Amino acid sequence: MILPALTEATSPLFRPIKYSLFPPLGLATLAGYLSPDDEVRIVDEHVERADLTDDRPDVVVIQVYITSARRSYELADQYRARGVFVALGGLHVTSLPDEAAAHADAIFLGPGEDTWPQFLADHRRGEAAPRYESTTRTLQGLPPIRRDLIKRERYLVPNSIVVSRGCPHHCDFCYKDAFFEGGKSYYTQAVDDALAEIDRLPGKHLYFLDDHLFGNRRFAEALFEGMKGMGRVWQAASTVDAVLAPGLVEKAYAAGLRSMFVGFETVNEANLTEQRKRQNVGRDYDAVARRLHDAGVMVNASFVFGMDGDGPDVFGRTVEWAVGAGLETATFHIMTPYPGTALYKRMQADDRIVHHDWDLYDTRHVVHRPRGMTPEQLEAGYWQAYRDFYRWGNIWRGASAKPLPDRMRHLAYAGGWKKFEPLWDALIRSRQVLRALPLLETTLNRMRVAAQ
Ligand code: B12
Ligand code: SF4
Repeated sequence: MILPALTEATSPLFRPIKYSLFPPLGLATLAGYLSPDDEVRIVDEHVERADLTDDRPDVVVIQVYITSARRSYELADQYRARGVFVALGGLHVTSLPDEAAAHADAIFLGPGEDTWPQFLADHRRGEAAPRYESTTRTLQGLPPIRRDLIKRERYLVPNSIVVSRGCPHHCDFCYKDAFFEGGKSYYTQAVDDALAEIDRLPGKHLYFLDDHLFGNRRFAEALFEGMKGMGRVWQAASTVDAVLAPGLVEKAYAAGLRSMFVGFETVNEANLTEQRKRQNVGRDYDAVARRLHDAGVMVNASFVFGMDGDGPDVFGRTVEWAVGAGLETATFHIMTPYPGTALYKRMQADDRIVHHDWDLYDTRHVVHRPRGMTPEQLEAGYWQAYRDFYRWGNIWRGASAKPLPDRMRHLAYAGGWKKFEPLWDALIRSRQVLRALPLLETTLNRMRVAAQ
């Protein structure tokens, strides 16, 4: 089972820390369906360079993301030339099945929990179909994830976990509706199963990769109740409306939430309506930041630049707001129309897609014709936003209004993340990155708790 490296991984801009964060959870999930006497290996090209030239398994499984599509197809072609059966699945295969089918013996559309066991049975009988489409969406009876196949020492955050799939919202630029077409697009695990999976994870720190951990309030409340007293420290993602909903953030904090990824997306209200980001429309962003900070939770904000309401002033305005609101970390993206999304269809119909070089669909390059500025202004503004947000002066300013323990945590977390990359790189290259995990846990947790 291979997670191929994205093309960026071979470029000088490659940031090892970004790709040494999380292990290939999707593949480890699929491996759980194999029988005990099947031999299986997971190769994550972001953290290891395995020599695959003489490799001849019965089946090779490749997970294809848009930015790793080129490498995925290259590997698939090489395996097929050696007579190995190639199964391709994942987000990009679901978006563009015909493109992927040219490189595969079997392709898989959507999540694999229903189609993959079906394929295994078919393949053992010698009757595998060329195409499997997921329709039955459930996480009931999910076998334990094969975490034993993950090389934990190569990741800063080996304990990534998902307890739901999809999201109840429908934003135009998001992968979600295209990936889950043909079945439910938001569903959760049974709370007890999720708690059992958490219990199986060693150590303290967890990172929930769910698109929207607060998406189902009843589920979230029961989960947080069950997690109380487990001694975990964790991070997760949610939306502005869910953060503003009374009571949930506090319950999450009591269960160990210390940093939350929030899709603010844009400071221009008109963009929100255009992108059908309805849950953000008319919301008080200052109140969102305040609410998380008051509860003791750091904010990791996500912003997208290049929507139709954005002019060249958007970068400065966004950074100014983010610093003023005391956000600890931020990720910026250039709006990227992923194939299959409503945004892509709109852009394609208006002839605004400039090229289909998937390597550059990485949210760092402009691949569409923006309305309010030139592509050059958009790319330059994107990089400027990163530089400005993570300037020491701005990190100080963002932290300065906070009480002392929170200020220390802000400085340590934001500074540690962006300012010490050479140190991270050295740890990764010497395979010591997991040793930094206690430091992350302390930063997330102890500084604040010690002061309470
Ligand atoms: C964690 C994560 C990362 C991590 C690590 C990824 C990893 N190690 O797998 C990091 C930080 C490295 C990362 C980086 C990027 N990411 Co990212 N990431 C995610 C995130 C939040 C969770 C992925 C995950 O683990 N899901 C849970 C597991 C269980 O699901 P899964 O991996 O999809 O696997 C299931 C199915 O896809 C399917 N499946 C997959 N492969 C196969 C193969 C076969 C044969 C079968 C049967 C089934 C199958 O079955 C699995 C079980 O259901 C997703 C959002 C999301 N919710 O998926 C974004 C997401 C995948 N990332 C995205 C993007 C854009 C990026 C970046 C380009 C961002 C950037 N600006 O740099 C980079 C490039 C990634 C790359 N390798 O090319 C987009 C992908 C868009 C696309 N169309 O491909 C997503 C969807 C976010 C978004 N909302 O736009 N990412
Ligand atoms: S809220 Fe986030 S995950 Fe949900 S549809 Fe919108 S962008 Fe996608």
